[in-house]
Amino acid sequence: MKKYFLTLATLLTVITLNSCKKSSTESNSADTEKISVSGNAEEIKLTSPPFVPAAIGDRAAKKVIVRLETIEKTGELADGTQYNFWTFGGSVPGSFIRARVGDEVEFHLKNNENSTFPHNIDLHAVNGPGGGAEATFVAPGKEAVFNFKALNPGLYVYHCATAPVGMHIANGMYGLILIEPEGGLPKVDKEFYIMQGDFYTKGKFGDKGMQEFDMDKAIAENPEYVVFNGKTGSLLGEGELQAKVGETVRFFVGNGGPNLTSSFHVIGEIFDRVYIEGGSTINENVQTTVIPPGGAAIVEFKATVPGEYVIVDHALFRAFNKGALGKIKITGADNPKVYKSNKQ
Ligand SMILES: [Cu+2]
Repeated sequence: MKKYFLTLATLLTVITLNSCKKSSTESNSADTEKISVSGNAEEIKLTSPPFVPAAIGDRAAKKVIVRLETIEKTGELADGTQYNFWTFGGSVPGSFIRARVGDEVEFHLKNNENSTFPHNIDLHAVNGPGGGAEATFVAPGKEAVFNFKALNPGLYVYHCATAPVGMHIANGMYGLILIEPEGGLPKVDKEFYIMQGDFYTKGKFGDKGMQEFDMDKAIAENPEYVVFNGKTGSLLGEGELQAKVGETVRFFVGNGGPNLTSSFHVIGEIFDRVYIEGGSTINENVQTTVIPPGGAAIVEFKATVPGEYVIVDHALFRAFNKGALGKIKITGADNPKVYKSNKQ
């Protein structure tokens, strides 16, 4: 008798859930119609780091389509050191997404057919359960679609939220989505995309060959590598960022973590403006800005004196011993009124 009631209860639950599911899908599509903005849906272009898509400017809000694919691939964590990265769009950090407040986003998450694991995406720019994670959990070879309206301007982290979440993030599954405010961000001359992440390998920093993920080091929050844009030296040599004297430079900086908080700093520069935590408050004249895992900041400075400027996590053993070091080269005429070396 008891068993009968249990079975009946289960049956009723299933029926209720199914009808809920149906009605929520219906009401979703109704909401989508209601929040639809004018014009045809346009697929927006995404970029790999250190580049960002063109500024939105003052265009009206509209319906946009984003297509992102999760790809598991072997790449270099340092010269001669390989790692099996899990990525959004084939790069670490993942493709940069740029939209504006009021945009209605039709988001397609595809999981590459060669993937070993299911993945999903939690976009911090989303108002909704799991930031889209529940709606996008997707097996290899499949695609999931969900819709959201960008309600809050700011620079937001997105990341995989599939269990074990820490491990998916530690393997490189994070990136940035910028939601520009009404009228766009102020114009600047150069924009770049930089994202910090900590990596946990069985071998020590600098060990050559294929490196396995080390769960014990990850739990202990003791990374072998702390890097910008997925690789030691990604912003050095050919990857060095470039700007000219007189230009205003904007960095969209994120921290994927999964564990370490970044003390983001450019040696020899002062940030004229920092959009604190990627939000709407602007701080001025900042030396070092704190960026937590799952957080971001927009920093801006004017290039005034030529030279090579070193980009670091100012927890400096990470910069000089674990990889969190890049450069921006400023070229142009000397500016002795601002800086002059008297060294012979
Ligand atoms: Cu994942």
